[in-house]
Amino acid sequence: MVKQRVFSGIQPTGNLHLGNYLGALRNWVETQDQFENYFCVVDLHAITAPHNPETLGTDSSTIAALYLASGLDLEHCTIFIQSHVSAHSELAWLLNCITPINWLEDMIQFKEKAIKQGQNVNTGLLDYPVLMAADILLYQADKVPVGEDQKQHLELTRDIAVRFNHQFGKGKTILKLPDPMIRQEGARVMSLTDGTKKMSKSDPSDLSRISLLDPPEAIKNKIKRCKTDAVRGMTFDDPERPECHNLLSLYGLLAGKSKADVAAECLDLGWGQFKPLLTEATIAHLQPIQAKYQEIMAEQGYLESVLKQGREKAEAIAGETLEAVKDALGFSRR
Ligand code: AQP
Repeated sequence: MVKQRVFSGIQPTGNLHLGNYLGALRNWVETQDQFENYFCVVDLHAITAPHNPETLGTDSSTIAALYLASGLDLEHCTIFIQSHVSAHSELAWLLNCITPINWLEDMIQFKEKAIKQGQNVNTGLLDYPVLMAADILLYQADKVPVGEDQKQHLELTRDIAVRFNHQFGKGKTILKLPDPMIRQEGARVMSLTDGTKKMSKSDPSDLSRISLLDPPEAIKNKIKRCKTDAVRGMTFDDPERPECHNLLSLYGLLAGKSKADVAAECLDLGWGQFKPLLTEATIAHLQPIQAKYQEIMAEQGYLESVLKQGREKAEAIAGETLEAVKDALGFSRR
């Protein structure tokens, strides 16, 4: 039976954190054998915010290595860097020319990021969802695993595909409509310093997130200093206690315990008793990932060869879609 195709990516805007891992990466690993997977490091997206050219390349490699260290298996997955496959930029341009600008202005993430970036808003930030549409549509993906926050962008991707097929497809489906794959539990991991804000790579405070490569001491320190409240007893789902809900959810996900088990275990605990439990579960969960990461980085040439193979495979599929799109738009052939 032909497997459905999955595409997803993470941008190298800093270190991968528990949000990226629990909201995205871990889900990719869990379902990888059911699909034909394309997982990309979306570096072209990373320059829509001010970035550091000195670290962009190494951040991309680190993330690709963390994909592997977290358990992505090359038997099921193609792993590559977005900018290595030029079809992404090219299709984004072609789709720009059929995407109404007001569709982009309505995107919640654009509005939020534009406020955050103040004077520093470039056209790329507005155009980000079109590049994301190009990423997905190039691979004719059936499914796109994303966090809640990316759902709107996926709907836009579908709208762009519908519009393209309708205007230029002459009755044929040139761009396949993808479906989102959203996991409920752990879908949104919140900041350690503010339980109402999502954990984010670009948050100026390193104390707001736990990075996958944080050493045990740093993890201990961050959990020790995270925001708490004055209530005794740990409970889920209390809108007055977003930090408590977030940390209990994290504990359950990292320790592999159900919500009901965590609720029962932690009901009578104070913060001082709960924090060491969370610390221990976090360190234990990340330890094998960190060990595997060190192994991958120590093997001379290994990561480069994975990314080269990934690029070649990705280029073959992306190239076919790009040619079909250009034909439909009426470009002359080379
Ligand atoms: N806090 C989060 N909880 C759950 N999932 C999250 N994701 C990101 N943060 C959380 C999911 O990780 C995937 C990759 O995200 P991305 O790096 O491409 O963009 P992002 O969502 O903007 O991630 P960050 O960490 O917040 O980066 P910056 O700070 O650069 O904006 C996506 O599937 C996302 O849902």
